[in-house]
Amino acid sequence: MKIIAHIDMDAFFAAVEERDRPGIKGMPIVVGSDPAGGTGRGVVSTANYAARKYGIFSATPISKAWKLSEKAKKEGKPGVIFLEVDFAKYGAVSRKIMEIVGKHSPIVEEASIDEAYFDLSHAGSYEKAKEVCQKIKAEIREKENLTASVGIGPNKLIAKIASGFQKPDGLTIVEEKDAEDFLAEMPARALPGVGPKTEILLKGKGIEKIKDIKKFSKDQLEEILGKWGIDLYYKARGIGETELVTEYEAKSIGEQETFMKDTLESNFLFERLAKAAERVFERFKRSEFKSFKTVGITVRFSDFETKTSAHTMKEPANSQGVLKKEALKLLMPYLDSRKNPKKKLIRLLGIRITQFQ
Ligand code: TTP
Ligand code: MG
Repeated sequence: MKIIAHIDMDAFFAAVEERDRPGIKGMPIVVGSDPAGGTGRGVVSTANYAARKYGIFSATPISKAWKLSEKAKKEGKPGVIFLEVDFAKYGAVSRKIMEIVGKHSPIVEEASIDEAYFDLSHAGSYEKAKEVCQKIKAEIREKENLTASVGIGPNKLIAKIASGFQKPDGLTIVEEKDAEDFLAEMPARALPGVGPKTEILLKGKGIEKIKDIKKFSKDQLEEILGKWGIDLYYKARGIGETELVTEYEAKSIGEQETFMKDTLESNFLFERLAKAAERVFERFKRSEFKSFKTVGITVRFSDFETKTSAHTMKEPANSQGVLKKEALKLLMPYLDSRKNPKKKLIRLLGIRITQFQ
């Protein structure tokens, strides 16, 4: 029996700041770009739960967050504390959290800075898995003074939805036999991958809740949504992946960099990607592998939308020049309208080589 867990830190960036600045404990806190007295152009990275009560969330324009704070003040409530994003600090905390999780599970997939999937099949039962997760939560609270929410289920899909089910500081267990019912009454939007566009398409077909998806056959869903419709057919039934991808098993070598400032400056991006390619090539040379066939890049935009592109060459390669050239070719379309029509700024670039020989 597979038992998969998913952990997601609560109001992560804001919680770290609240912890480190005793003076602001309990206040509404927003971490994001500079509000500049209401004229700032960026967005909110995250808001703590007190600020969410004012209607401020991740990706809310910072100018709107400012207005909502002013409004609250007029009503006699505390104003929002606005703080800058400190990635280095959150990255360091993230590593500590991942270490704690890693002590309790042999397989951990780090899905983002504040979330991870981990395998608890070895626990043998949901009851035992729950105890492991209670230990992890307690250790995070003691050592890092932060809270996390955890979900346990038969696959990644259920674990992820379960971890978001009772936030903050939640622990939700959904056994395989209950998975389908657990999802049934939730809005279709609750399924990972169903974004605003898919939601509109589904609503057009009368689909509001996850259980409504089940009225449609696989073929019908494929007609509405393409290949992704088939995924949705299974997801609506609580069926999902159980394979976790750890760095070690990925059989790839990769590097990524988050920039101090989001940018679309092509010279800068080319240079950073070339540097990352050099680091990857160094690791490749030290590895047991003789050549690679596939080069991939990851591009994360300022709104956290993340895209990947890869190219598999006809012949295996083993030169740094080829690696750089392939990577830059993959990056180009993200700098113009081909893959970035809204000219979104880039916050992270990654490069990866696979298919070794
Ligand atoms: P989330 O886990 O999505 O959000 P959260 O941890 O702040 O709150 P929750 O309790 O609901 O889990 O994202 C983790 C961190 O990633 C978040 O603290 C800040 C950052 N982030 C952004 O910078 N922009 C975004 O749009 C989102 C969604 C997250
Ligand atoms: Mg979180």
